[in-house]
Amino acid sequence: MSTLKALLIDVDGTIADTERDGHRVAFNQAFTDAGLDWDWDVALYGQLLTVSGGKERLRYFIEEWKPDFDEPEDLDSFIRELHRTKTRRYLALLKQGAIPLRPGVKRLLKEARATGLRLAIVTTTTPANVTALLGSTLGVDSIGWFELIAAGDIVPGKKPAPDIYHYALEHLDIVATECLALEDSDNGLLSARGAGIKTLITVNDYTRRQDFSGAAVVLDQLGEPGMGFEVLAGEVGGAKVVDVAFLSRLLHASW
Ligand code: XBP
Ligand code: MG
Repeated sequence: MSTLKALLIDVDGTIADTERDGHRVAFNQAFTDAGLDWDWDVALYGQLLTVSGGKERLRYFIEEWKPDFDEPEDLDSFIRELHRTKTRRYLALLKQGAIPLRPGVKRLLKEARATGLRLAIVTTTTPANVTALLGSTLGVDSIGWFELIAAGDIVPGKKPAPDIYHYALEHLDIVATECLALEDSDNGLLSARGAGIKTLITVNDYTRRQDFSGAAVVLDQLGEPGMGFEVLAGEVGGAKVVDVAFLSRLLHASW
């Protein structure tokens, strides 16, 4: 039986609720900067989140929601430029300290480090967004806590494609049965499961009603002492918070 060697952790929605008050706001600011009258409200953004990746989401919006938009000749560069502005805006929001970590994240990361569990980030977002979020919430040294930051365009297919998880397994030189994935969304779950990795889900307001069939367990949060998680699906064997002991049991659990 393999022991738990590594935790592969998603960023957006999992370690922090970045989508509604971070990425969405930054997209809208980029639209204003570009003189566009587009406005992604909270509900619309929930629908657009079916597509992972900011540039891919912009393209989907233009193609599916703006049939009358007078497309520039070079749509690829238009999207790239708009997305560059969006990233600048997002980084500025993080600098203001706008987005805190979700409950239990700091506790679990610290315990993982103390117990020698290897850590990797596995996300579709732009690499600079990850380092800025880690820096603004846990301090710049925390970037070094992660052996690998697998992010953005380093693989051809974004989640739900398994590419980014395959990439992480390869670069960590481990097999799927030696690690767990922490995710918040159906796309993240499909991606991790596609690479054969057992996955723990903590939902958020955008993902609560998604289909999490195939997840090891679905929780509302990682939990803190005195504020245990709520179990939405699966078995937890009496645990109240997600800690390293719980994750080690989850890797082999049949409950
Ligand atoms: C995150 C995403 C990203 C962010 C925006 O998905 O889909 O696109 O919304 O980031 P996941 P960028 O949590 O499944 O990795 O604009 O930098 O792409
Ligand atoms: Mg996510």
